[in-house]
Amino acid sequence: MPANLTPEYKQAEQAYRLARQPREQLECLKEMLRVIPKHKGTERLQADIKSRIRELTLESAGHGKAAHRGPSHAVHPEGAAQLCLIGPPGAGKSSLHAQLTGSRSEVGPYPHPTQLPIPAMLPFEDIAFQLVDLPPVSVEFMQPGLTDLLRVTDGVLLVVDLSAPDCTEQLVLILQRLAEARIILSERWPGQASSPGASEEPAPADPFSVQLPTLLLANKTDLASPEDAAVLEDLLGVRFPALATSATRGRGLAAIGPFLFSALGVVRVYTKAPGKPVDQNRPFTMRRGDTVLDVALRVHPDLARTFKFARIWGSGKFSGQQVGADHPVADADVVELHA
Ligand SMILES: Nc1nc2c(ncn2[C@@H]2O[C@H](COP(=O)(O)OP(=O)(O)OP(=O)(O)O)[C@@H](O)[C@H]2O)c(=O)[nH]1
Ligand SMILES: [Mg+2]
Repeated sequence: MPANLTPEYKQAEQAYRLARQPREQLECLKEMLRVIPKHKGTERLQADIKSRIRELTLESAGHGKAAHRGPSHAVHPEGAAQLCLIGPPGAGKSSLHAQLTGSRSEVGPYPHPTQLPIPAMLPFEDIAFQLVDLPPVSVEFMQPGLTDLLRVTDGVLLVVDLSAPDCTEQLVLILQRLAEARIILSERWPGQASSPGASEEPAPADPFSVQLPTLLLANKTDLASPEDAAVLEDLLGVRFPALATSATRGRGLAAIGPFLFSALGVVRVYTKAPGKPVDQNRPFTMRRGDTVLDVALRVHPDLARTFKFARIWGSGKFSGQQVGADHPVADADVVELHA
């Protein structure tokens, strides 16, 4: 039976998708429940909303899932974006993490799997991405706390061992496992134009599922034989953008930072106070499509409230051009905010 959701409901659902804090999410869920059309076609969705409300209420009261999950999996995001390394046991996640970030993430011959998320920074030019090394995901087991972390992350580096004969099957099983937890790994990255002829992305029907942009890392290419090249082709056909890597030889690693920068649509904005020199050291990392007002909001909420105009060097028509709140920023712009 069709759900026939009303614009009012869709608006409430959109607010929920944007909410990041549990309290805010809870308010949004209650609103969704209040306005959802009550008929047979929405019964499943009503039940989902109620159970999410129950979960959040229990969690905010200090018990619920989080309490019997042992150590928290929450990782405070830092840098231009947070990316999680996901893959089967022994694929080389920790080795790649150590090579890319200089972390001492425990690398061990199987069976010494990573136990807890380990964040560290991957530098790229004058910014950095946060890479989170994670425990493995396998057919037998995925730590339940992982899904909470994945729900709020910006993207995934999906690592597979190209030399493993069953690497394609492993990949399929991991995707299934995550989909059961309503985490959908997607080939779409926010900064990339969709391929020509591709239809507009339909809004996911399930408000409790998340879509994470995913880069496939086909690792251990140093062990792979020529026949494995065919497997790589196969993997590439899995639809994700992909890079061939070797953590031990360092192969393919230099391409990861540039890929993330471009695929996430990162835009660096350098701010200056009126009459002062530009702060060249610490760009604000925005996203393509963000405006001067978004920059003001990032610098300080008060500045966004009292914002009058900005001067901009870079994407403006001429240097120091005066622009309004909705002027979109471009990479390497210098922005002087006036309030
Ligand atoms: N030859 C080769 N060996 C690699 C490569 N990457 C990782 N390894 C080896 O594979 C084994 C497992 O590597 P880890 O980095 O611990 O793998 P992991 O994905 O973090 O493993 P879990 O934490 O158990 O999921 C180690 O012996 C690594 O030295 C690679 O590119 N080439
Ligand atoms: Mg590991």
